Amino acid sequence: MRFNRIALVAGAALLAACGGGESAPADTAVAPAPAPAPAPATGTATAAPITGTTHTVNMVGDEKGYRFEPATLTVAPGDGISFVMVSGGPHNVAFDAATIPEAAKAQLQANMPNSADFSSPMMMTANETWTVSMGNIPAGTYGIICTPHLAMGMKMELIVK
Ligand SMILES: [Cu+2]
Repeated sequence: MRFNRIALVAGAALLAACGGGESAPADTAVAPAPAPAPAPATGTATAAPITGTTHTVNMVGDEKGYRFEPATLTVAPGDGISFVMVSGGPHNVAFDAATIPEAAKAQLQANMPNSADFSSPMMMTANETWTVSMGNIPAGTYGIICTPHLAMGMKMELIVK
């Protein structure tokens, strides 16, 4: 009897899944609870200001290759990072989404001016600067790449701690 009931419920769930409509069967009390609501979507946070030190990262392309200088940077939450276009552009600052904790995504995107999909605008001109705040950003190791020069190894590690 119990087996039959489980089979029935599973069948009903299948029907509901295939139907695509809202016509759930009346006997839904034993159906699995819906998954918890996902974290707030990207873009719901408000930009958090820089409250600490602002660090400089140079973006360089020359006869030695394409690179962020320094390639590893450790900052505190609330610090800022100014990326400066030095040579060999266009460069950008693209956070590797796979390295961003789910809970940090909305805040990081909000802290990135003129940006979408965790990527800064392209910087073409020498001394052009783009600054991001690590305000309200949780500790972690964040991967950053330059989209045009990733194939040439232009990437860095940003450690927030
Ligand atoms: Cu680049």
